[in-house]
Amino acid sequence: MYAWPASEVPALPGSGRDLRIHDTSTDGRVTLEPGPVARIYVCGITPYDATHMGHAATYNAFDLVQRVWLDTKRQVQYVQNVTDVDDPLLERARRDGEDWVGLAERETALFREDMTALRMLPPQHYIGAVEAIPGIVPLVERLRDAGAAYELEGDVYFSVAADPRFGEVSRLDARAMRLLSAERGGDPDRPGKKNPLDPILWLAARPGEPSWDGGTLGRGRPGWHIECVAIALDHLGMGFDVQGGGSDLAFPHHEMGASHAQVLTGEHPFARAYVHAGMVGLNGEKMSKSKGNLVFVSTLRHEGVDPAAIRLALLAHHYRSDWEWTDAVLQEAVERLGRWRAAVSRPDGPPSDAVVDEIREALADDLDAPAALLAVDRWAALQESVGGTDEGAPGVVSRAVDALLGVAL
Ligand code: 5CA
Ligand code: ZN
Repeated sequence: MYAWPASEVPALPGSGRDLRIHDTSTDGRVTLEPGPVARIYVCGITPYDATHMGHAATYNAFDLVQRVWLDTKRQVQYVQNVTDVDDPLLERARRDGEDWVGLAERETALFREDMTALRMLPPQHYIGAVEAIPGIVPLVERLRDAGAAYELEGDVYFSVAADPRFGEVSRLDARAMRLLSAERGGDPDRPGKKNPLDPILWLAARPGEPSWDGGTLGRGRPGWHIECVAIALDHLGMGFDVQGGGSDLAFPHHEMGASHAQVLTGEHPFARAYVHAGMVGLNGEKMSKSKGNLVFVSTLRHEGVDPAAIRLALLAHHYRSDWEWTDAVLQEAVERLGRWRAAVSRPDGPPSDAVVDEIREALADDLDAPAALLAVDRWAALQESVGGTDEGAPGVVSRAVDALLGVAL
């Protein structure tokens, strides 16, 4: 699949710091020291509805990771998937009497537009589940041949018992795992499974559902976790720097993915850090396509809201916290954007060195975007109250806000 156009990332004087980021698997901070090419996999959308603020907030977090790396003069190899065949997508298409392919294409196109408008850097590899199937089938066959997978009425399941490290990503107890498995696409109550948590690798063809040639597996379609593993191993390999997604992906998705990959390769880790963004809610509940309590990026754009203000609204919240989208959040962002634009619209101003340094320091400190915004607020307030004589300082601040925060002033 093609991704979306890249916005330019202005070069800044000096260099940024290495990122210290919270890793779910150790429940602590790790300092990431990637090689010259930093590698990141971010789980993409299941395209059955438009991009909501929760999605946007999660992709914003991982966009910041890349901006910090670019500022340390590294290159970034970024891979993202699109789950363009899965139960929720097929269910929505059936409900609406729509062709599932058309639905997926339309929502993916809208996602690309939203990402472009929000200045999110595009992945180098943007891969759909459907196009990944030829790479997924041999992995499932290998797991089966190694005794790490078993058949149940034509479906193929991964055996979590095959991975001695199973549980190390989310570090949840068996009870919590079972509850989350039922909530998030698993089928712990299906009779005949070796372990209720075992996830599906290959689903045998069902009447009225799309299916593909699965070699020795028979016709069918892939499970969700193996999709991301196949794509990540193909384009990044083991031991990549960051696996990213919202906190609802820690279990089962990232746990299972790590297990699949570790059993397949005999290597550890799948990712050096598992990074999870908090959940954005609306009216007291997690914003979700299944609940339908959504504020869409595209709706706000069509109402004329500046995408830079939407981005500032996301940045005003620490990526790890759960927070609520409200009109006031957006209003504050609109006002902040106005103040910042006024402050950078003069040829000179207060010195820019300190503010660039503060943004860098804040982001390197577990992506503390709210602290970065406060640093720019202080500079803008100084500009407004007493001004300054540093020629070109507003330009430097403007480029730093663009390069490090993805906001074009
Ligand atoms: N296709 C899979 C990942 S392989 C998937 O989870 N798709 S999704 O469309 O449901 O979600 C896309 C991303 O947005 C995931 O990282 C998910 O954790 C995140 N996300 C979903 N809802 C919210 C929310 N309310 N707040 C923050 N992030 C969210
Ligand atoms: Zn994924």
